[in-house]
Amino acid sequence: MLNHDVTQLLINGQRRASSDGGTRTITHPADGHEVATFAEATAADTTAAIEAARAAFDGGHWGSFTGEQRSKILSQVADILERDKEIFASAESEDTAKRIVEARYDIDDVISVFRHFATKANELHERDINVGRDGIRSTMVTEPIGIVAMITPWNYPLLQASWKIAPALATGCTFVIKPSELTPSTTSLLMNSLSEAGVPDGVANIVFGAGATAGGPLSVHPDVDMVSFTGGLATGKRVMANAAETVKRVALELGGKNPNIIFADADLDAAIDNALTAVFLHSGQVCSAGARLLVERSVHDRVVDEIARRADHIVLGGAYDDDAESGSLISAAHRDKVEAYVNAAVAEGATLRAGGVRPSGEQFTNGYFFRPTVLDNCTTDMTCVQDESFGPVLTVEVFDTEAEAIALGNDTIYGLAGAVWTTDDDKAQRVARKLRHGTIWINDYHPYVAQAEWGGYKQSGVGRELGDAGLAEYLEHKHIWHNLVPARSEWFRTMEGSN
Ligand code: TXE
Repeated sequence: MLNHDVTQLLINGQRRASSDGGTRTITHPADGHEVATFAEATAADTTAAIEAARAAFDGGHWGSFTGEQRSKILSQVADILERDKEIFASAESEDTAKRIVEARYDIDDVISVFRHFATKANELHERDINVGRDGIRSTMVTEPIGIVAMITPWNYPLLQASWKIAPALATGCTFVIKPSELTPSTTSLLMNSLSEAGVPDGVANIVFGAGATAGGPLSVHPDVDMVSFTGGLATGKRVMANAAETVKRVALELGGKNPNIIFADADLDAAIDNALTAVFLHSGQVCSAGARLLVERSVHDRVVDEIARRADHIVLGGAYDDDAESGSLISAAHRDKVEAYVNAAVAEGATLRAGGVRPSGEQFTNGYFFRPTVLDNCTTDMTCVQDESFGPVLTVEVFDTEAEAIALGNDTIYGLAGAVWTTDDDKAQRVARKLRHGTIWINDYHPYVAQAEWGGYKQSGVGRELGDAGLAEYLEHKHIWHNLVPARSEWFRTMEGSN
């Protein structure tokens, strides 16, 4: 059970109730028990949080911290997360119904993100430029962009928050974060860790609640310099349009419809096993899920028969159920959406090879479970191939040539991630370079590191998280031209003595 203070808004270092006393109770997606009741921010609360972040940026002593000091704080946050790993993992699992083993992996990832950006805070140095003229000192200075509004989703709540918070603090920004109304616990716990590590009051602020009200001011308020959003495409477009009014910088991560391409010459045993993990990890609620299988015709039957057989054997269950291999979906609304997507796919002509139903059994009645589903005989024009289900649903298409595999893999409005399975290294590299997606795995699926940029081409988003580009999102670049020997420019004729 969370401490009461963690369920309150954090504005300028003070935990407080919502200004209208509103609350929202979070329930466990797998069994419906009450997790906690959080203060539900009004737009006025969020505006107050933005003003606190602005004041901390403009006048607070955060601006006087050196990169080395910020680096130490971020390392300290990582140490605190190591110490409190079990508290964070169990809170993450409670909110998301993620299996506890998966939640522990997530917290390990969060720790590595803070450690990575701790090193980066130390590397923000000025750069002298040789302009080729005597008496000129030319310097490029990097500065924090200012106040960052962060809006995060429910599938990897703390991880997605850390991808924004760690670089923002590394560069010296202040921020207001609004986690998903479904999964606020771990981001709120993190605020206490930041404070314990020495982040001054007002630098890190958190509000909870619905997107349109609690989140509304984040993309429109003139004091916000940048909005970093991870979530659905429709909401992302709205945030971007709102931000355009005051020309804010935007960073968007909006999901994908990611091709997983298996050539006939692949190690099929590994390819099949990883195809299951690619799509069914965390019940498919992963932006980079390999939800679109493209398989070379000659091995289609072998590959799809085995994937469907194994999908039927995946054991669903609760977070602490040792036998369970996968958990429930996040909400009733999301489960309904996934179910409707599968029904529409079958109506469109897809062949149901596995799943397509809610599991039977008393242990599932209060949760939002859905069986891992395989839809065969799909074609690129089908809605189920083009739209993101964000659930445990795999669509299967066949191809005959390398060129066709590439064309199909690129035939999507998204461009987040994809994979290629082949034992021909030259072909693997050729295909990887022609796919228009931000991450390509060859003979693997899912791994990522904080040192490498993450993000999407096309409608999967704008900008990058992680890596050097993920740090640069939070920076302004200023050129200081210093003429050490000032002189007249003499561009215009001057009439000496006249006005
Ligand atoms: O996301 P929303 P939802 C995809 C996935 C899913 C779909 C919808 O396909 O089915 O999006 O999911 C906040 N101003 N992804 O409805 O609405 C909201 O409160 C400011 C992909 O859950 O995008 C939450 O904090 N904020 C994705 C956040 O936006 C607003 C992960 C995301 O919610 C707002 C999750 C507004 N007007 C879903 N409206 C990924 N890229 O990994 C909502 N929000």
